[in-house]
Amino acid sequence: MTVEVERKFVCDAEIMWKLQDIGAKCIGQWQFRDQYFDSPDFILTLKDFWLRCREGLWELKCPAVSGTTPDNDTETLCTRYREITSLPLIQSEVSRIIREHTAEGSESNSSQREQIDKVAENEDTEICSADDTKWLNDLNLVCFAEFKTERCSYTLEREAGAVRVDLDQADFGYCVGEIEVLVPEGGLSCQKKVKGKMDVYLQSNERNLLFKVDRIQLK
Ligand code: V4E
Repeated sequence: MTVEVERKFVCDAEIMWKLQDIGAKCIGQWQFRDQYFDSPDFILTLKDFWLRCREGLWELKCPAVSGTTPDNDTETLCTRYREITSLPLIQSEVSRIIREHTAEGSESNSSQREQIDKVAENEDTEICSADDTKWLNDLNLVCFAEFKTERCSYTLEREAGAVRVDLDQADFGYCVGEIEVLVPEGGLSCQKKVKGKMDVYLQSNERNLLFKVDRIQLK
């Protein structure tokens, strides 16, 4: 049985030549700006949910298996997230997470709860626009990370199917590669885990938040 996995790797200066040498074809090069949003007390991030707007397109990455400890190297080194790209679904999911958090704790007041309920109620009836920022205000979501990335994408034809490789250079000086492959279950060997762009961004800009995220992901 095979599974689709994404794995990050460190890029060196030779990587483009190495890819060409093994027959990879460049399928595009582009630049995009990412903005990550959360409540001021990082309700989403601390539950491993990542709300992003990339050039007007919204995406919510949700932990595929939440609250479990990785039990092998593949689990530890490769990331698997459920990705939601429909704005109404994102709004509904985010308001649910915040509502649940609010119900668990006592950090919100009744007017905040009313606002959240309003967003949840409207999700089926309102046509949502990507430019509309009212829902962000209603849910008290603010941008906490913003950076640009230059991406080169490659494909590599292999007997088992196409492999996609993305080489990313972020504007804060970090380069990282990502490979998406189909592998036999448990078929990756253990090597060093490579940091994502957000890990490195948070390291410089939100050290306390990164510390809390790491603690949660180790649980
Ligand atoms: C899941 C996640 C984040 C969202 C961004 O994920 P990432 O794959 O790093 O970014 P990118 O630009 O390659 O997204 P794509 O273009 O594939 O949609 S930010 C942090 N996480 C959690 C996380 C983590 N803490 N560490 C690693 C190695 N991966 C993911």
